[in-house]
Amino acid sequence: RYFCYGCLFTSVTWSVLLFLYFSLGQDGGRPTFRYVPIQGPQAHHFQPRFSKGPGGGPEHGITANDEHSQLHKLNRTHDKFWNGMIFNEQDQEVRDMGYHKHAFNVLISNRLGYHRDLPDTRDDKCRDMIYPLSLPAASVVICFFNEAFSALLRTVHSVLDRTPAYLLHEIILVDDSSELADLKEDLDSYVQQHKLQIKVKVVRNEKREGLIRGRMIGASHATGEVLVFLDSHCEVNEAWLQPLLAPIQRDRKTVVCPVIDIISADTLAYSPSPIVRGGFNWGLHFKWDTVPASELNSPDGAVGSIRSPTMAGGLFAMDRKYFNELGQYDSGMDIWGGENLEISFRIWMCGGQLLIIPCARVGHIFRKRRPYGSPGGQDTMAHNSLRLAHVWMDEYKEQYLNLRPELRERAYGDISERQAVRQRLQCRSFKWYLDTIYPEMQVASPHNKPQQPVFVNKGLHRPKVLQRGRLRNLQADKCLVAQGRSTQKGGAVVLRSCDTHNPEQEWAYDEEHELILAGLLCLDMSEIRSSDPPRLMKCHGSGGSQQWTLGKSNRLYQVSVGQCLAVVDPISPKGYVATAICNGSQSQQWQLEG
Ligand code: UD2
Ligand code: MN
Repeated sequence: RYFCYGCLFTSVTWSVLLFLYFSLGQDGGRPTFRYVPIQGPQAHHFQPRFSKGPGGGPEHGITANDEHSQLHKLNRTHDKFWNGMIFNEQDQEVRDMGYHKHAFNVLISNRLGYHRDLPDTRDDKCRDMIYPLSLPAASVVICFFNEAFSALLRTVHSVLDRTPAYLLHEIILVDDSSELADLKEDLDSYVQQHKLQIKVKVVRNEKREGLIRGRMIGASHATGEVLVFLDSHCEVNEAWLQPLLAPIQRDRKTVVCPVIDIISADTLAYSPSPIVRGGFNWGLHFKWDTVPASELNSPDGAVGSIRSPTMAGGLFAMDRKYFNELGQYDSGMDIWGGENLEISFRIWMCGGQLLIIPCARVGHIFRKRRPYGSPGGQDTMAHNSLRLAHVWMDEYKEQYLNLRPELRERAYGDISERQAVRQRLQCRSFKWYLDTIYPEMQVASPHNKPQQPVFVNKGLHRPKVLQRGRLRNLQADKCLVAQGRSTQKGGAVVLRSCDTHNPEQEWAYDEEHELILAGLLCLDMSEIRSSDPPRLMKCHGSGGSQQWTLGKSNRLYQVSVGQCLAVVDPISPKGYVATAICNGSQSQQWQLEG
């Protein structure tokens, strides 16, 4: 009878409020629902609230202040290289300590926060793939030792943000007895404060176990149907999990790896990896191989799966019960190394298969050095490799021992439990594995010379030179030259009178942002101490310490240091240069003159 205007008003208001709440989220506008599961129940996407990243805590990052907004302005107008800009001594400390403890640029990692958008690096066809509605749920196991907090949290949040809740059974973080002050408390309080306990469980090792036993411990706490292992400095990409789960559901003896995209250690830039597969050499080092054309061009090459003789080790998924049946890992292996080849051989030789899934993409920070050792200082890679050679490689272990004769007498512990695994599973011979799974592997006869290593990596590609000339400092009106001979590695650079006819003063600036003097050495910065002056080093081609941006503003910005090149004292005949906080002053103005 009566039309209730009041009720209408109330319900409209509530709808609007609810809509705003869910579409904007509670943290002031950051889009909360980034990823909608491709298929399956539109279950409430598990989304931690109030999670804004390190900006929220002064311990781990920067608080909103003038510099921060200045940085944001910079980021908008310049490219990604400028994220590492140093504004003050504190920034410099964060960066230098970060390289020292973690071997990557922690200043940039902190500034990125715990959530970020990533370029979708999949083949276009992957977006049209349809996966089964019901798939087994995953326990994601992440082991870490002394990880940078922001990298660890970005790993965790990338999984929470990009995995449909119904497929994520849990995340198990295994703290391998980290020694970094505050890491434990910070993690515990973060998990509690953001109510992550529903999905995230933290397990702590009483003593350092290494990543191999660490993963076994993590797996023993897991209750999901599938195990997914990740390193603690990864970011999973769009729709990463479904393409990994589907092949396991089809065949529980299938072990799958995503394509490991590259997160630069110096800039944290995320870039796609080519589709390659795993191999190894007789030194028992993992290497990437090109995929045979027949396999890549097969009907579902780019979007299906690629058989891989080995895995890199850090990122893979397998049925949890199958992991146990197959003998988990060799618990006699310590800290780091070798377990990836061991599990790869075991999978193939004992009736399983190992696939790389091009539609599943996960980024990983690739570092130039490992920032930690083993507790006793031993070479755990050699110890672990010896064990796997003796258990799995039959007569082919000679190939390894011929290369490493000093290991013939080295003790490698008791392997009887592992031999029993091989017996129990009735595994095939290593010869079968080589013949059938890795026929490309060359076997050296004792009379042949040792194999020459093949460098698949960069090959002979030389980046294109964009500009050539003398590098003149506008304040000193002098040019940058080698202090000693321009061919001397490790030599310093200084300012001297410009001489148009001297080829020793000629710099080449190329598309990789390298500065090469006299066609030979690159201008380089120390990674550990940004206060050290620049020097001339062999060009390594991997950016970072040799990456400079020469912009319109005439400043010469060092990408991994986050500072600009400056003359120390423009009137001193010594002509010293150093990097300093970028301030646009005359002392930091350079021109590359042809
Ligand atoms: C690669 C693998 C890594 C592992 C290793 C061989 C990838 C992307 N990474 O080396 O997963 O298979 O080859 O063993 O394929 N950690 C501990 N305790 C330790 C040492 C390390 O928990 O005592 C953690 C560490 O924090 C990290 C993970 O183990 O999350 C792997 O270590 P890494 O990143 O130093 O190894 P990486 O990527 O060089
Ligand atoms: Mn790693």
